[in-house]
Amino acid sequence: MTQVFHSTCALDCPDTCSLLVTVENGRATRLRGNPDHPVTQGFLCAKVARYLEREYHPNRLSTPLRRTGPKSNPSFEPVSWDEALDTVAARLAEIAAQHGPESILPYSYGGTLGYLQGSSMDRRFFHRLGASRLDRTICATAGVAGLLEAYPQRLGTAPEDFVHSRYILVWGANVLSTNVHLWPFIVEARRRGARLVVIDPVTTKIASLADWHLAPYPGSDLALVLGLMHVIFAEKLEQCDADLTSLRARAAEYPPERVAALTGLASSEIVQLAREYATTSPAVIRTNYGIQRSERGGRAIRAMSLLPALTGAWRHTGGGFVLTTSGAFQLNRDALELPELGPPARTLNMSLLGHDLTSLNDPPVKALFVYNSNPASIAPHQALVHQGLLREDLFTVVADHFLTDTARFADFVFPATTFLEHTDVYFAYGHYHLQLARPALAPYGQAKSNVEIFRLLAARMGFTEPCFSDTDDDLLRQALDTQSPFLQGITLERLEQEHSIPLKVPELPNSDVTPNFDGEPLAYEPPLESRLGAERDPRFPLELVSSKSHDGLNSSFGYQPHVDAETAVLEIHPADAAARGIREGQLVEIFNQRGALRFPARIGPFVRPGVVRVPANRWPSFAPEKANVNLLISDRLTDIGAGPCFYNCLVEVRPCAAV
Ligand SMILES: Nc1nc2c(c(=O)[nH]1)N[C@H]1C(S)=C(S)[C@@H](COP(=O)(O)OP(=O)(O)OC[C@H]3O[C@@H](n4cnc5c(=O)[nH]c(N)nc54)[C@H](O)[C@@H]3O)O[C@H]1N2
Ligand SMILES: Nc1nc2c(c(=O)[nH]1)N[C@H]1C(S)=C(S)[C@@H](COP(=O)(O)OP(=O)(O)OC[C@H]3O[C@@H](n4cnc5c(=O)[nH]c(N)nc54)[C@H](O)[C@@H]3O)O[C@H]1N2
Ligand code: SF4
Ligand SMILES: [Mo]
Repeated sequence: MTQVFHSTCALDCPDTCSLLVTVENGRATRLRGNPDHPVTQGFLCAKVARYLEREYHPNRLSTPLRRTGPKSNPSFEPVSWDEALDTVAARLAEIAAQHGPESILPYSYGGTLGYLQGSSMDRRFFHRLGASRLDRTICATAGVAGLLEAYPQRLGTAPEDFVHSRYILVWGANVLSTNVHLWPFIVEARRRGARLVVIDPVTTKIASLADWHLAPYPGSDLALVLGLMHVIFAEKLEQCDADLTSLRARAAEYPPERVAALTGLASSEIVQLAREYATTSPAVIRTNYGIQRSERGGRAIRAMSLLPALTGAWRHTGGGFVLTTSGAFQLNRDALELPELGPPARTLNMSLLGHDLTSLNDPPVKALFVYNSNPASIAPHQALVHQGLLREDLFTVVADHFLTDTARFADFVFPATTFLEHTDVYFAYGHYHLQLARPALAPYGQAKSNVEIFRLLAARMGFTEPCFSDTDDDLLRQALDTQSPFLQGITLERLEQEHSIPLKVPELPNSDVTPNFDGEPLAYEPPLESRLGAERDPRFPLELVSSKSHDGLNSSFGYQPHVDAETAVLEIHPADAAARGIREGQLVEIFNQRGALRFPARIGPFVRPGVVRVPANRWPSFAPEKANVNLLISDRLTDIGAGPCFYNCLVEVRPCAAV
């Protein structure tokens, strides 16, 4: 029997694609983009076009596992769910009784963008337990904090509106790899005469297809924004009635020559960019999360977001700014998560996991429960993270699809369902469509959904509150029970019928968008001091950007050989390679005070001079050093939002001696 199911791609990607899954006799045989969805438009990225390989991969976890042997050299044996759940519940209860419940730390992030599997029964469970709470900062909090300093909510120009743009500034966004469903709208805008400008220290695929590519130093965007504002004010190109006294004074300190020195761009380029941007209408800025992964990143996003208000670009359809659209998805999170179920508890920052696991005393972390994330691969200051995960006295449970690097440190591993196998409702951070997906497939082997895992654990912990018996449909209805004007008229019944429903987002952009132009002063100091702060060190003259890989998605596809190959390479500019005597394909060592890794060099104008790139995130266990690029990354935090500074990292590179 052949059936076609609607589904939704749950991966941590702005596009949240609508999918059609062909299932023959219980087995999925085809996965494609829904041709009727206005953003998906019938195509998928290269990663998910091959997702069925992942779904049925022979290494997929099919039973619960228990570790045998030491964490430094683990092996695993299958156990029954009953035995695994009983033991885990008993251990968690014991640890809570002995050290206090705050010694238990949940750790999760964007393995799925579904509300149910990402933030419902799991949160209830840990809240009721009184476990430490997790500040989920690993990706976006710096940029969001910057945006919210300027605007009341996280909204931005819709992808469908890009066709109306005449000037598209893709600024720190790797669109063709990380947000490919925006591309058709850009193509259409260009067909209608739009100019595409890319600002990125890396020559991304979209940079190489742009009308103009500017490659500043990483972390210099705040200076660039101030330089653009300087020119806009000097040439009286602003179209804004607000009181701009303090912004004007700040921008006056950043003439193009100064900004040229700070950014590595020519002053003529800064002047030209300001003129083009301010005088071409409609103009839109697409940024993503790249810029805010650096020491001045939050404030850089804040400053950038003011530009369309300064020039009046918000007033035009096809103009404006977008970092994220996620603020429109105001589902009833409190009802899903029930934060008041348990006592107040301390909050630990996920970006400081290494520190959390190795330095806390009051109480120390004694149990770690990881799901929807792979911190042994993706968290900064990897040596410290691995040191913490290696602690034999740390009771670790991991729920995942594969035996990831994190799972290899676990005492118990639970096999989890994929988005093709469970129910969920999805937000998006790159468009305004709410989607529901029902299972297209039965669970793989004995896999269980996160919701089910925490339901079963709650019962074993003796949590008798009715909320722990809620069905998936109860949770869906609770999530949709919201007064938000964006969600009016969206019911479970409608979602069941339509699968994807556009939110009622007010016309964006519109002239009512007036940001807070004042706020914190937009301080900016000379480039090395400010971008690299305490990191400044003459031994490490190159800046490392470990941005997203094309075929990977964080670490989720890292077991695939072609993804491993893509993430095991160092890109370096010909001038920097020549200065170090490095030849194409040669094995080189990239190092700093935190560690050293070896990769073959790929020489070319893939990066600007002074910058090297290693795409994120290889599986550490596949590397000879048993570590990936996060070995080199510090655990310093961003200016605002307490996020990681993944893209602020000083290194040196040298050829490895021939063997
Ligand atoms: N193929 C693929 N898609 C993905 C992911 C993936 O791993 N692979 N990850 C998903 C996730 S979790 C996220 S958060 C999104 C992120 O999506 P993006 O934000 O688009 O991706 P990033 O690689 O983080 O950064 C975007 C660009 O910013 C540039 N950049 C870095 N530092 C600076 C800077 O200081 N200034 C400027 N101007 N540019 C800078 C990088 O070179 C990069 O090209 O992508 C999602 N989609
Ligand atoms: N150097 C460097 N480091 C980075 C980044 C970078 O660009 N450079 N990017 C950072 C960013 S932006 C992010 S968002 C983080 C991402 O870090 P993570 O959120 O850890 O993302 P992934 O590594 O893809 O791991 C997600 C895991 O969730 C699992 N999973 C998926 N669905 C489910 C499910 O339904 N149930 C369960 N139990 N598991 C599931 C997947 O199999 C996968 O192993 O990495 C950060 N780290
Ligand atoms: S583009 Fe993004 S949402 Fe669409 S299929 Fe690929 S990973 Fe999933
Ligand atoms: Mo992310």
